[in-house]
Amino acid sequence: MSKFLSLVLRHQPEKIGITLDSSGWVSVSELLDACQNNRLPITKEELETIVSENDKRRFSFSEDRLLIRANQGHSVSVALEYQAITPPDSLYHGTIDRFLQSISELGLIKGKRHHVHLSEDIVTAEKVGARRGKPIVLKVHSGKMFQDGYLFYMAENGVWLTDSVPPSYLELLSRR
Ligand code: HQG
Repeated sequence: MSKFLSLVLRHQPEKIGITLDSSGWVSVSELLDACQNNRLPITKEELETIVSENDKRRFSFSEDRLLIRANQGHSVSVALEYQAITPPDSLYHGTIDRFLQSISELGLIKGKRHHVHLSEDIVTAEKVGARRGKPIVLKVHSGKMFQDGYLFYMAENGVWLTDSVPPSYLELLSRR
């Protein structure tokens, strides 16, 4: 269900006929009705459980709990109004061997997402990489990037975001 909500709240709201506002929000009742009408009934209580217990904290309710949105990871156009903040000296990016040649030439690029996603620790980056195969972890010299004028943001779930990471700020950690 969390995967399905990711699909409609980040990528294809039209699949169940909902519309996200410019900040990615949709009314909870509209979402529940749309799920019902698309033969994926979900109760308000189930939705609340997904929002509070999802291990990656993918979704948030608005303060009045009338709206819901994905915290990050969109491919549809939304403005999440992230505040730029100072990153730690190092962040990490999990990927796989097959992408390394291209990454060494182009750096990390955001592709379809709005940002490059970075993790605060190596274990998390390994998990991100392992979604695709044997994980490879790259260290990102984020403190240096910040000094050089690159902006960093943190999504509500602790994922670090930036626009791109040029190859000169990347270091391949020894394969584990
Ligand atoms: C790779 C999950 C070739 C990059 C996770 C990655 C994360 C390049 C893939 C979140 C490249 C993009 C994001 C280049 C980057 N050449 N490949 N120049 N630059 N890549 O899924 O970081 O389940 O868009 O290494 O936990 O893997 O969605 O990004 O392999 O937090 O909540 O291109 O997604 O969370 O893949 O994952 P993605 P990601 P959720």
